Amino acid sequence: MTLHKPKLSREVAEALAAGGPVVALESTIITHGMPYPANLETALAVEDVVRQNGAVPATIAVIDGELRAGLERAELEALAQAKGVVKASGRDLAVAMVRRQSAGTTVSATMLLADLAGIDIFATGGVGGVHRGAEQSFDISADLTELGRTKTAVVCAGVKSILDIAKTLEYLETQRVPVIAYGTDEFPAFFTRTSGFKADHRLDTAEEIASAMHLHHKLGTGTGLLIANPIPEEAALSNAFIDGTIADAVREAEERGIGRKELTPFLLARINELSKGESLKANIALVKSNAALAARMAVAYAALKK
Ligand code: PSU
Repeated sequence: MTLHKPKLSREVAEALAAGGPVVALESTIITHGMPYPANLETALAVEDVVRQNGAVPATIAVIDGELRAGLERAELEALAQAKGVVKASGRDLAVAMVRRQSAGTTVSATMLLADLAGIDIFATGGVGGVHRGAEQSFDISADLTELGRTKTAVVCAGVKSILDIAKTLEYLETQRVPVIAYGTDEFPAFFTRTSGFKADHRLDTAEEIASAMHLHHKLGTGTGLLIANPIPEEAALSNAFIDGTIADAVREAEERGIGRKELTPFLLARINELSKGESLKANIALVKSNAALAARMAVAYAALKK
């Protein structure tokens, strides 16, 4: 069966045809991860950061049922303000297409669409993971199973402690996904540079990470890679400050019975409110930093593939 590829913007199509560096970006962060207008400003700024570091950005989304890689500014503006947009993980894409819906794509859907488009590297803020209390709720993000079956390398700032970080790392091990921390021994916890858990591997340059990616794929492993880039020092929040805020948000979600795909957006919005915008500032800084690293990896990886 011929696979259905997303429609590429001209810039993305030209870069891919020339074997040039391209970085995929997700859109759930725009539709469900940040409030307007910070979401739009961040989406545009992140595209700029990718360009400044020598690669072409390909923001991935579903627009009126069409799978897309590379959006025009007007489309980003519409997506950032749209109400009731679907949050699509990989399993939701076909129905969104049939219903001609617009959707923000989660990490799992963005990985899948990036792979179909021929884009190897993807930058985001945080990936989903194993939620706290998953032994009762079974709430494990589809991002983790997608990492186990789709070859995209995902650059993130680790996972938030809204999740159970130890179980998330266990699950990634089961899924055979290498977890590589950039320039640090610890797996970072999104808002903070440390989590108390060691990453499996440490590499110190974008070029080394690109080489590891290249070899990982040459070994036919068939899985993605998770690259964990700690939040820049000057933007990091203190563990004491953010841990209390996260605990309050998690408790509130439990009390209100919020679960399934609503849980992560609820927690993100609540943490932003409770932290009086501090978490949003940190979130923006780390997404930009991840985009820069992903672009540098894409430049090195494009040279290796030639
Ligand atoms: N974590 C964040 N910001 C986000 C998300 C996660 O810090 O925007 C989004 C990503 O798109 C991720 C999705 O793929 O939430 C995971 O949702 P769930 O936990 O429902 O699988």
